Amino acid sequence: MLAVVHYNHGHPTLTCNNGVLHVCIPSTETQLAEYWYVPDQTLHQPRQTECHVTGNEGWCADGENLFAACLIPDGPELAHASKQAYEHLIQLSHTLGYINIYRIWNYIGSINAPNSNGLERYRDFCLGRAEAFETLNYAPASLPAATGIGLQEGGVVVFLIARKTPQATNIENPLQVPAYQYPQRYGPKAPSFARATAIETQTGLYLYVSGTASIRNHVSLCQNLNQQICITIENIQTLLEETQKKFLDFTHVYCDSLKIYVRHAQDTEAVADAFQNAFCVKPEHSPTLISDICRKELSLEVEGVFRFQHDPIL
Ligand code: 3EB
Repeated sequence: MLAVVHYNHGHPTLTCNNGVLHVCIPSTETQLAEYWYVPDQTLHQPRQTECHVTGNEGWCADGENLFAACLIPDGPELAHASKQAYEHLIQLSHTLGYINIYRIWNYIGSINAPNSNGLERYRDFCLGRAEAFETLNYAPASLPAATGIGLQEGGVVVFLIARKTPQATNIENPLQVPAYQYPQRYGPKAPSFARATAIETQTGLYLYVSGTASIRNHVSLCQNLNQQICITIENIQTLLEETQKKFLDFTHVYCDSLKIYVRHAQDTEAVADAFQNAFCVKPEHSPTLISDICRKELSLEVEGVFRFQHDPIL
């Protein structure tokens, strides 16, 4: 195990404990802990880990897999601090040799509120993130999968997972414009992420699905909750189909976990039931967080990890 992410009361923190990185993310609604095992973990070969925290940055690695995190303090504007933190975290991953960053999470305080210039804080964050990836010469088609979601208060908490090998395969959704090509009306710089990334390890092909919402082309569809649920499920199913087209010999797909974000607490049960049924995943592997979503009109977003196998699991 590389890391535990705790969602609970208090300020964001990073600590090392017995070779494991602990990330605390403030949340008022739940007491949730996520255990970050590596995707090629086998019961018989637990690997030795190395863990370090320096200031607002921390990481834990096992020689093949890296989990790295940083805390970006709050301020009147987010772009500059986000750009610097992103550049630093990505440089760190590269320096340590974990050059294939395949999944990033971004938890942004007061995501829909304006910054000191009137720009929405999500768009402000996107600006800094995009500039960091540009500075580091990332091709848009090679960006990692991501989540960008709200926190009640504070700055930004970022964490990522990376590997030495192999390079991830990016999967886009033909029903949606790639996020990095969204038109300018959604902000000065488009969001820097892939719809999903796939990595093949000894234990299967893992698909990391980005935060997915009720968006077609680049337009939000938000007539009612049920429409948002249906469109979001279709978007995720389309990503699973696209993956199977690229990896024809992986015929069986299982949902390892989902993470469900709902804006309004009263929608939790309906949304959780729909996604748990659609993807055959147990409630203990599909927690719900009450969070603001990066578009004001959307009330839910869902991310997940899917495993593709050659043979059915009995
Ligand atoms: C969307 O599709 C919904 O900015 O990192 C989903 C996943 C969304 C990641 C991000 C934003 C992000 O545009 C929002």
